Amino acid sequence: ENRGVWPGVLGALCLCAVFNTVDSGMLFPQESSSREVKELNGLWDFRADKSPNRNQGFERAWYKSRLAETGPVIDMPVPASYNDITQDPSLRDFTGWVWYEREVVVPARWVADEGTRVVLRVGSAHYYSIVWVNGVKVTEHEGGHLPFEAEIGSLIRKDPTTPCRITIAVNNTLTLKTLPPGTIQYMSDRTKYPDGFFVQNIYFDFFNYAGIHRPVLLYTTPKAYVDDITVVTDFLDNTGLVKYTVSVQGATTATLKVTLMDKDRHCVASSSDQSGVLKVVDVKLWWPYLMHENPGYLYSLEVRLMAADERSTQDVYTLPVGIRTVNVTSTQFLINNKPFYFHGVNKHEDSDIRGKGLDWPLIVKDFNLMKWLGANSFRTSHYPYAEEILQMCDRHGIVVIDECPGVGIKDIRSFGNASLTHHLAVMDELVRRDKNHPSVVMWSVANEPAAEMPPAEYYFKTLIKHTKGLDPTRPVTYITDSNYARDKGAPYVDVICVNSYFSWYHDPGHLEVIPIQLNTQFENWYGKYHKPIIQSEYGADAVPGLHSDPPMMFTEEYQNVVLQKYHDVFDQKRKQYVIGELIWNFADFMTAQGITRVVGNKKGVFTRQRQPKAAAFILKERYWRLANETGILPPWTKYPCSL
Ligand code: GCB
Repeated sequence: ENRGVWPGVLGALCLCAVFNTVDSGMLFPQESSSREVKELNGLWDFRADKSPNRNQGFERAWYKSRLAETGPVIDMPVPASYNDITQDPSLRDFTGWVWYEREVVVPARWVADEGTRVVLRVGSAHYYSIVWVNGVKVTEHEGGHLPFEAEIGSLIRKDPTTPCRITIAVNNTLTLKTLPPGTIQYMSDRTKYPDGFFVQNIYFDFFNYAGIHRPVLLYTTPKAYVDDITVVTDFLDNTGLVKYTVSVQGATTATLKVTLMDKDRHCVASSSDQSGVLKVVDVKLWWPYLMHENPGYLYSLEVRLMAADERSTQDVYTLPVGIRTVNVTSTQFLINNKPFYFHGVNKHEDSDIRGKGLDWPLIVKDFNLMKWLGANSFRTSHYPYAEEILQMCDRHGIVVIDECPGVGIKDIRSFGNASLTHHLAVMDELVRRDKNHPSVVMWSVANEPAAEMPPAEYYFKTLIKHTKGLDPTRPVTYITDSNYARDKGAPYVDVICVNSYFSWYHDPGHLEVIPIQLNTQFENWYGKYHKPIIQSEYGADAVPGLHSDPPMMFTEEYQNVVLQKYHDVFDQKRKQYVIGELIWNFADFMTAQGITRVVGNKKGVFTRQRQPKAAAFILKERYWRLANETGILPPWTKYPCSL
């Protein structure tokens, strides 16, 4: 049975829609002398379509009039997940279409000036979105963690006297072909379930938060504009090399001025070519946090476009540029030709009330906690994080493994052509968005897929090859939990990333198995593939405040011992081929309800409210010790005084 939730109208829309095509750039919107930004964050009108087939909004064309005229609406903050905002369990656990609407006052100047492009941008909305302006559809987008936009200038100029009404319908339904995949299961036994009862099954361990998760905004550019910039950096002795390409839209002939400036805004190199190599003498390289006394050094690449045919208007866009290289050998991960050891965390975009909504206080707090911990890196488990977070990483020198939403690919039907095509398109979008961040040093194309299944080999070979084609400068991995002997995709990755939970999911309560099992794990993977290995997840749940000695599962003491036993083995293997350790998890996070989860996953070393458990102090001591051994501590923190 397959009715509702993905209503017929969406099927029809999908047929004619061309989504996820990467034919233009996706530069982060920024203000400049030629560009204005208007944020549309705040309260929007909101209505969940609770009709049995979730299709009433389309049948009655809710986008055609004000949402409040179609029925009752409530206040909904943007950005935020809608799930935890009200007291209504049916909204927390809702599956299907929800509708957002907001009226915007567009500056008269934007409307009057035909030479201004007005672009509506959504940072991300989970999972499938359709956008209308004044009742006219302007775009749709599949995928919950990447931005999309539409040029709406001509629409708002149609009738300058009416306010600009933006309607966004968002559907969080996951199917076998979405990323992440899921299934909708109807329960038809009327002796057990009410009429129309269905569940959304998922194969991943975090709450399927939904809604408009990142900022919505309007921004302008001149008609002739800088559409995209790509930089690739290198260096030779003291000379930095910035290879760049600028793509221009809206002008047939254009003059460019490209200027690279240092932190003090002094010009260090310039050019008037659309692509080329800028040479930087006495280069200041971009270094990770705790690897150099001046980490995260950024130059600015100012691109100035003068279109000959456009009343001499200019467009100006400035891209932060970190000059660094990344290389992988059979035993090392090299940043600027120096061995880099990942001592970091896995995170989630997750917090009380806002769910996965972008929240500045939380972002800054998390960076302060990571630095306190002595973490030099994190992995964006299990989806791309907000660009605002990556920009922080660039500035602070926090190294990122950038993961796409390929989590929970467990069903053989999710290895089919439609799934693969979509997965490739998501990688296109991810690389397009994140290619210029110096902090991003590796792409992760999936987490714990069923890599032993026969179709996995073709799937991952294609996916990894495609990703390397998009970006030949960064290594590619996927995160494995399967048996080294049966893993079909491992031959194609550059770095082996392994998750394991010895004495937790296997041999629960038996801490004494960790040394032998972890040693075997490493020897097997390295013995077979001769590639460097990252322990990409390990950990144990601890309910904060729960204690026992001798340690028992779910206590803070047990979590401590799991960490220490893993660390002992890491200390042997990091002298050989283990190049990193990422704790699962930075903080506790919400999951679906189930018998193994006590109001969410409790493997955080911080609580969901970002207070330390005992394990945070173990990790802190270790990470600062590692930093002291392998890197250069910033002058303001002299080990071990910071402990
Ligand atoms: C894993 C998954 C992660 C889970 C974690 C756990 O292997 O990658 O999403 O949350 O284990 O705690 O079970």
